[in-house]
Amino acid sequence: MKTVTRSTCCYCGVGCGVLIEAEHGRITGIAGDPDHPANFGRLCTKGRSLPLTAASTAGRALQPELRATREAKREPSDWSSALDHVAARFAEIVEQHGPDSVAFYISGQLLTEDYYVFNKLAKGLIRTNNIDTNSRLCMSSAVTAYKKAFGADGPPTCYEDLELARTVLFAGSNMPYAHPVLFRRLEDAKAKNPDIRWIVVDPRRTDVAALADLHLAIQPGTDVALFNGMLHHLIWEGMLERDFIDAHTHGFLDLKALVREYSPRMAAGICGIAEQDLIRAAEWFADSPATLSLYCMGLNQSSHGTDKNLSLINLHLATRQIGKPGAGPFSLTGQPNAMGGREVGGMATMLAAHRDIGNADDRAEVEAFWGVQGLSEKIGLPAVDMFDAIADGKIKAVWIACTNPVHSMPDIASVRKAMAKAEFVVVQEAFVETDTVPYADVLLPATTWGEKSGTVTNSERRISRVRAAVEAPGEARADWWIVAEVARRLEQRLMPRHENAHDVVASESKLFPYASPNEIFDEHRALTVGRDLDIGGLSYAVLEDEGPKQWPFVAGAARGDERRYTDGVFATDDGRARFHKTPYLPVAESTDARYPFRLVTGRLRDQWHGMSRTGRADALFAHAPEATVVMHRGDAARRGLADGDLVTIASRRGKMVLPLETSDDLRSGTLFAAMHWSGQYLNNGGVNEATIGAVDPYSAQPELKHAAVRIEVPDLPWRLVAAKRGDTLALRAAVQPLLGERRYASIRIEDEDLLVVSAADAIAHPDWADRLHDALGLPRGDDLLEYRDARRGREQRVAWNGKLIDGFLLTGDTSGARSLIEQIRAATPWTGPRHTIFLPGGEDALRALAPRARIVCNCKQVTQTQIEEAIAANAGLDELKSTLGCGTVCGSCVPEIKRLLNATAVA
Ligand SMILES: Nc1nc2c(c(=O)[nH]1)N[C@H]1C(S)=C(S)[C@@H](COP(=O)(O)OP(=O)(O)OC[C@H]3O[C@@H](n4cnc5c(=O)[nH]c(N)nc54)[C@H](O)[C@@H]3O)O[C@H]1N2
Ligand SMILES: Nc1nc2c(c(=O)[nH]1)N[C@H]1C(S)=C(S)[C@@H](COP(=O)(O)OP(=O)(O)OC[C@H]3O[C@@H](n4cnc5c(=O)[nH]c(N)nc54)[C@H](O)[C@@H]3O)O[C@H]1N2
Ligand code: SF4
Ligand SMILES: [Mo]
Repeated sequence: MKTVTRSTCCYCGVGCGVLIEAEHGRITGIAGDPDHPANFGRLCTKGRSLPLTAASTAGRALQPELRATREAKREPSDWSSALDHVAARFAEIVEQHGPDSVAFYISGQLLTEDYYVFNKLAKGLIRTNNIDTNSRLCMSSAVTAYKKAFGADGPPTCYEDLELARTVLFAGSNMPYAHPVLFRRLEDAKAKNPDIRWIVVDPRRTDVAALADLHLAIQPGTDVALFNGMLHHLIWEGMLERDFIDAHTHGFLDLKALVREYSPRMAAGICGIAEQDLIRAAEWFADSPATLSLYCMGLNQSSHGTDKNLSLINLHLATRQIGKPGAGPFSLTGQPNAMGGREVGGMATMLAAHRDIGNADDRAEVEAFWGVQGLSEKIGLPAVDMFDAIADGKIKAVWIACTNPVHSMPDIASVRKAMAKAEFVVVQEAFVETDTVPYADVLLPATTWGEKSGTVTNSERRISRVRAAVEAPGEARADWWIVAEVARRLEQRLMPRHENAHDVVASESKLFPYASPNEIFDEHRALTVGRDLDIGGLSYAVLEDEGPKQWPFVAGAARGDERRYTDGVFATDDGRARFHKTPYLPVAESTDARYPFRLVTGRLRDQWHGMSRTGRADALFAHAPEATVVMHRGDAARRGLADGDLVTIASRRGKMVLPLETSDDLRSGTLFAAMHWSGQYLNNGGVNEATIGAVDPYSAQPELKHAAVRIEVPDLPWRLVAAKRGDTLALRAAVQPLLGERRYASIRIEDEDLLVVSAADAIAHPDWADRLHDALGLPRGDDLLEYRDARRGREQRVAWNGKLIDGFLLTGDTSGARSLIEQIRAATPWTGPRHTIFLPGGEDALRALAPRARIVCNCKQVTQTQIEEAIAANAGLDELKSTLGCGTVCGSCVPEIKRLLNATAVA
C-alpha cells in the first residue's frame, strides 16, 4: 500500500515541507508540500534526492555496539546492555570526578524534542552545563548579536520579507547553494520588479555575486570595516532616521565617535574595494523603502563574528530598516533545527526557553519547573574548549549525537587527540561511515529522516512537524528515546528512589516520564510561557490542524508573529535596542611570507556537510565530483600550476594534498576549499586539517573560514587511477580503509554506479595497487587484461564484462584514465579483440570519446557544454529551458545558467 506522509526536509534551515511517498516500508518518492509556507511545493536538488539517500540500509547503524576496553573492537550488543553500560559509565565518572567531568556534544539537526531531553539530562539531572552543539560552529555569533542588540535571540523578519524587500544585501551568504528555495523566491521577486537591488558582500564571485547589481569582493574578514564605513558615510550625508534613533535606541553617540575614523576611503582600503562601491552600497541600503540583509557563515564563522553581526545591525537600526515589511537583519539558519536548539536552550551558555545560566531567577524557574535543585551556575564549555578539555583529561566522557566533530570542528588533529584521550566516548549516529564513529566505545544506532517524529523550527521562527513515513530499520531508535532511556537509569542511580529496581519504567520516572515526542513538546511549550518565544498556544494538535506556525504563538492566538519589534519596542529591559561599538580587527591568523594565502571554506550546491547522507546518492556528485582546492588563475599561472596539478595546502596545524582548480572567481591571495570532503573520501580529514580553533570572544564561534596557509608542490611521481562500475556505497566502504596509507588518495563518483580512485605517492606501491584491485573487486584471470612495462614503471589493467569495460587500474602513466572512464560511462561494446585496447589504434578509439562536461542541471542531467552550445546559438533562458529542459524542475541550476548567459553576453 502506498502512503504519503507530510513532513519536513532534513537539510537546510529553509525548512521546506515535503510529502514522503512510501510503499512496503520503503521510501519511494518525494514532493514539495504545496501548502507549506516555506516552499509552496518547491524543493532543491538535495531535497529532491532524499529518497535516493534512503534507498538502502547499507552503511546504516542498525544495532548497538560496544567495546569492553579502548583497545578492543566494538561488538554488537542489545539495547538493554548498551543503555545500562552508558548509564553506568556516566554515573561512575560523575560520582568520581564531579558533573563537569562529562560532556555532551549534540546538533542543530536533532529535533526539538531530542534536544530538550538531552538538555534536561545534562543540566537538570547531571547538573553540568557542558552541553554544546555544532550550532556553536554555525549560529552562535548571530545569537549573541541578536541578544546584545535587541535583548533576545531570533530574527525580527520572515520569509515574506524576501518578496517585499527593495534592497537586498547578501553578506557572507551563498544562497543559491545554501538556501536554494529561498533564493527562488528572491529571483521571482526580482523578475517581477527589476528595480530591486542586490548587493553581495563575499570575497568570492559566487553565483549570487555574479547576478548582483553590486558585488563587494572584500578581503576575507573585513566586513566590520565595510559596515562601519557605510555608517560613516550615512552619518556624514545625514541619511539616518534620527527620530527612531532617539526614541528607540541607546548608544548611538559612542558608536558615532567610533565610526568617525572609518571614512569610506579608509574602510574601502581595508576591504580592498573601490570607495565608490562602498558609498553606493551605503546609499542603496539607506534610501530604499525596505532593506533586507541576509547573512550567514561569512559573518558568523569569524573570530569577530559577533561584531560583524552587530556592525550590520547598527546599520539597520540607524536607518530604521527594521520592524517593517521587507526590512531587517535576517540571519539565515544553516541546519534544519538550529533555531529549535536555541529555543530549548541546548547549549553551554543558555538555559531552556531563552533563559540565562548566569541569571539566578532564570535558574530558579527552571529548577521549580523540572523539580530539581542546584542547577549549575557555571557556564559550560563551548565546543572548541570542550574538546580541549577532553584532550587535557578534565572531561573524561563525552556523548556525541547527530554531528561528526572529527570532520567538522576546526583543527581536527586536535579533536582526534581529544577523542583518543577520552576515557569514554558515546556516538549516537544513523550512519556508520563517518570520521567520528571509529572513536566510539558505544555506538547507539539512531533513526533518521523519514523514520522519526517531532518538530523543527526554521529560519523564520516557524515550527513544523517532522513525521515518520517508514519503520525504523534494524534496532535503530529515536534520539529522544535513547536519551530518555539512559536518563531514567541515571536518575535512579543519581537520585535513587526505587530500591533494587533495575529497569525504571517511563511512568515511574519523575524527570523523564515521556512515552512520545508529543509529551516532550508539551513540557517544552510550558517552559516558554511568558518568555519572548512564548508558544503557549501551540500544540501538536494545532500543528496538525492548521499547519506550521511561527513563534511567538501565545495561548489564544490565531497566528504567530510574522515580524518582531514592529512597534519599535525591543526585548531589552527598557525596550530600547542597543547600538554597539564595533572596531574593526583583523582575522585571527595573519598571512605572512611563510603562509601567504587565505583559505576560505564553504559549501557546494549538492552536498551536505560530511556527506553521510548526500554521499549516498551518486547523482549528487555530478555537479562537483571530487575534492579540489580553488586558486585564482593568475596566482596559479605565476607558480606554473595548472588545473589538476596536485598541491599541498599547509597551515601551522596540518596539511592535505588536493588537485588544483583554477578560477577567476577568487581574489588573488585567497584559496577556496569545500568543507564536505572527509576521511571517507580522502587520505586526510579534509579542509579542517588546516583550519584554526581561534574563537570569537563573545560567541565562542570558531573562525572556520580564514586560516593562513601556503601552497607547496609535493614530489609525488607515482600515480594511480582506478575505477569500477558497481554499487558505489559498497565500493567506497571497501576502498576507504586503504586511503590513509598514501600521500594522496581520493575517491570520486563519476557517474551513476561508477567510482574512481586517484592516488599519488613518492615511490611506487605495487602491493597497495594489488590490495586496491581486490578492494574494488576487479577480476583476476580471464576477465582481466593486463599490460606491464616494467622498464617504464607502467601498468595497465582492464576489467571486462563481456564486451564492456567494467573497471581498470593504471599506474605509472595514467593519462589514459579519462578515456577509459568515458568508455565505461558510454557503455558501448568494444568490437575488436580485447587486447587491441592497448594498441595505438585502440587508445585512439578511446581518446575519440569526448570527456563528459560537468552536469549543471541535476534534474534533467544537462551539461555545461550543452548549455554553452545552445547559448552560442543565441538561446536565451526561456529557450534553454524549453529545448534542453534545464532549470525546469527544481531550479537549483538557474543561477548558474543565468551566469553562463551573462558571461557570453559580456564576451
Ligand atoms: N548545499 C548545502 N546547503 C547548506 C549546507 C550544506 O552543507 N550544503 N549547510 C547548511 C548550513 S549548516 C549552513 S550554516 C549554511 C551556510 O550557508 P552559507 O553561509 O551561505 O555558506 P558557506 O558556503 O559556508 O559560506 C557563505 C559564503 O561566505 C563567504 N565568505 C567567506 N569569508 C567571508 C568574509 O570574511 N566575509 C564575507 N562577507 N563572506 C565571506 C564564502 O566565500 C561563501 O561564499 O548552509 C546550509 N545549507
Ligand atoms: N571548514 C569548515 N568547517 C565547518 C563549516 C565550514 O563552513 N567550514 N561549517 C560548520 C557548520 S556551519 C556546521 S553546521 C557544521 C556541521 O558539521 P556536522 O554537524 O559534523 O555535520 P553533519 O555531517 O551534518 O553531521 C551530522 C551527523 O548526524 C548524523 N545523523 C543524521 N541524522 C541523524 C539522526 O536523526 N540522529 C542522529 N543521532 N544522527 C543523525 C549524520 O549521519 C551525520 O554524521 O560544520 C562546521 N564545520
Ligand atoms: S532548500 Fe533544499 S535543502 Fe533546504 S529545506 Fe528546502 S529542499 Fe531541503
Ligand atoms: Mo551550519
